[in-house]
Amino acid sequence: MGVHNCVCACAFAQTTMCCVTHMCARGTSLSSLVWVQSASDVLEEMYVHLNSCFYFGLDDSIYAYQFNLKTKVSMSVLADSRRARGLGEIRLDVCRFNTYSLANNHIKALPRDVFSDLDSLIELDLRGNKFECDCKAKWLYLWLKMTNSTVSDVLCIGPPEYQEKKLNDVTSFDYECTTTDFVVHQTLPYQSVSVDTFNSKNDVYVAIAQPSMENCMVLEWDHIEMNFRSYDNITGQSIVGCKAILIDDQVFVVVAQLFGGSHIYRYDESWTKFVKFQDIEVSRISKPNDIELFQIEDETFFVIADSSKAGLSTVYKWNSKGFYSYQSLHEWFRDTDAEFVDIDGKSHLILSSRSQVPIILQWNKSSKKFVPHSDIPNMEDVLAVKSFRMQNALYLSLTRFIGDSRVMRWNSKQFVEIQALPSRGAMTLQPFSFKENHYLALGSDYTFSQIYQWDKEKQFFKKFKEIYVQAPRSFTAVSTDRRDFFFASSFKGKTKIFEHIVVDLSL
Ligand SMILES: [Ca+2]
Repeated sequence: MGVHNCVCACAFAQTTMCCVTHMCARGTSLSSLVWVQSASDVLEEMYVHLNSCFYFGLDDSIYAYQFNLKTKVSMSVLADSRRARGLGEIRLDVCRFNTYSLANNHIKALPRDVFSDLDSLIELDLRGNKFECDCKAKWLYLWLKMTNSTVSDVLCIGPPEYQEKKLNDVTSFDYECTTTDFVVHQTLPYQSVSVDTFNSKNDVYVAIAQPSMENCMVLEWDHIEMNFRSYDNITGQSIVGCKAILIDDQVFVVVAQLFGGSHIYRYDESWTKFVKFQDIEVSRISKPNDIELFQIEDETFFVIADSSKAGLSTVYKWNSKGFYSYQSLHEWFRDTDAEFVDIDGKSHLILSSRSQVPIILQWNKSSKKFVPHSDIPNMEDVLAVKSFRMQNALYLSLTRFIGDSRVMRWNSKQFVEIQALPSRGAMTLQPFSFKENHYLALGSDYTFSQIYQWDKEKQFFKKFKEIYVQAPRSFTAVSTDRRDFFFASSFKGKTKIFEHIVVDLSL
């Protein structure tokens, strides 16, 4: 083992290590570094260039050695670019050094935050390396922006759009380095047809309609166990919907039933459970299919969409003592869904029906009733209508079991189709958003359900993830203070709770 072509005038010899103040280990190998351990007290500079097989910090003994180098002011280390694993092993633990050179090592990537503990770093030489300027280099990009050290230009070898450019010039990290995903968080061992969520006194609840178990199951988010746990049960008969209504800090749940009428329960603080508050006057309701809650001019209403031939969808209004029937909507149409929509500052109800295209009713401010306004043409057999907003634009999703489901956008005069989604066997198409991520969940009775994600640039929903839920009937977004969930009700299997997670690609 000799010293060849050292740039420094160095006195390196295996036997005289303890008296050198400069060390050159140019052209040597890993094992030679271990030898200088005893010299650490006096060593001031170390050059370890152009080694063919050098792991800097491969094992504990070498780390220990590095910590002993307390008096050093300058150091050059070399990482072996030809052995990818070696790069992952680099640990620059020697905080007191102020000059590092990793020059000419064909390094394409460095371990995340490898320089972050080097408080005394003044100069870093990365010349002669070309980096993959992808998300894995985001930490380096950010570090280069904030470090006070002098750092040579960091050049990119990829991705293609950044080849031969500087890492500093990469512009797209901010949005490209995270993605999102849905993972199963909890499985509830029962079937359900609808899920509603509400907040009360800083706690998050869900009300789950379970027809086969004759229950409105109320769950509460458990901050300690980090899951949804049973809170109360409202029993009933063939329950098809449980809709929570909050009025002046009181929590009501409208329980829609196929038999025995529908009822409203109120949370009773002293009983710490839901107790029956009132029956709903349902002389004309025979097959409730949906309950929708809304407010107009500070008054609280809900509408029950009735899907039987003889039934009549009805609006109910809160009169400070209870809810009473306020307006019957159209007859004989077998309504499947109701949606309240604010269009250009005016209140509207959209009703979808088995026997006609969806109709739009508008709130008349003088008569204080809904009056027919328009319809959505050429859209027969719509099972559900949902409205949502993205970037201040108003959209509708229309669910169809046969034929394509649709996404439409309000163009200030009418709703126009922007996308058709193949949806054979779909009973639900649910829009939902978590922060800036907008999704559509399309259920399927025949195959996997699809989650689509809104592509802001291309302005359409692209396929994002398949999930399996048996006979899905509703999807409901539920957010706690820190976490976002997505309940998938199942008419034939278990109810699933997915968590929406953000995945950092720069890790
Ligand atoms: Ca509805």
